[in-house]
Amino acid sequence: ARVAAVIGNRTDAAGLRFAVQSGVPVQTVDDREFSSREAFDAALAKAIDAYSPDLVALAGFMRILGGDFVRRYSGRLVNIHPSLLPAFPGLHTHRRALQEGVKLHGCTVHFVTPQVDHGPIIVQAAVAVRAGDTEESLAARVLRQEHRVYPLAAHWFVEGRLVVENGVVRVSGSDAAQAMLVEE
Ligand code: NHR
Repeated sequence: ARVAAVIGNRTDAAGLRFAVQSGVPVQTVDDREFSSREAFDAALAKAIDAYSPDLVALAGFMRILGGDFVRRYSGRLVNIHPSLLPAFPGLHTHRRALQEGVKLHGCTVHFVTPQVDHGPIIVQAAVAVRAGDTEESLAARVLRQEHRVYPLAAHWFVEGRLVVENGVVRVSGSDAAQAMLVEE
């Protein structure tokens, strides 16, 4: 696979800087320049479609996408969320995990559906919550796992191995890939 482009809604996003350093085309579509969510979504889709990508991966993308956008990329739009979904959808996941006293936390790669943070789960990685963890220390350990599972999910997608049956993802193939990783 080849990374066709990195598109953000903020020019100062670290991911755009990293893309430039890596020689990947970057583009910004600033949502503040649009009068409605629908207009922003349409401009974003136009920017994406210029590259004809097979897969669209959200990474730290913080704008809820409308139904039209999500349907346009149905089955090829994924997100990585910093919790073990369906626990802690939405924002401030690490803070909420500590407040609830969960002993296992982690991250989830899922297909994006109109219902935010509820799409079919592709892969998850679990992290043990440690005594003395802060939001920052927990976030850092989860991020290490995010860096393992997101490329793995993209790899399976590119190999055509992700099958969604009744809202459940199955990873096909002879080596029956483990879609559940645990922090090492
Ligand atoms: N869009 C759809 N339709 N479905 C999903 O599953 C999506 C999505 C857009 C983004 C990422 C998600 C996350 O992993 C994501 C998943 C932002 C919000 C949010 O409340 C929610 C979930 C996610 C990202 N956004 C506010 C909004 O009004 C703005 C919050 C802010 O700017 O701080 O768009 O966490």
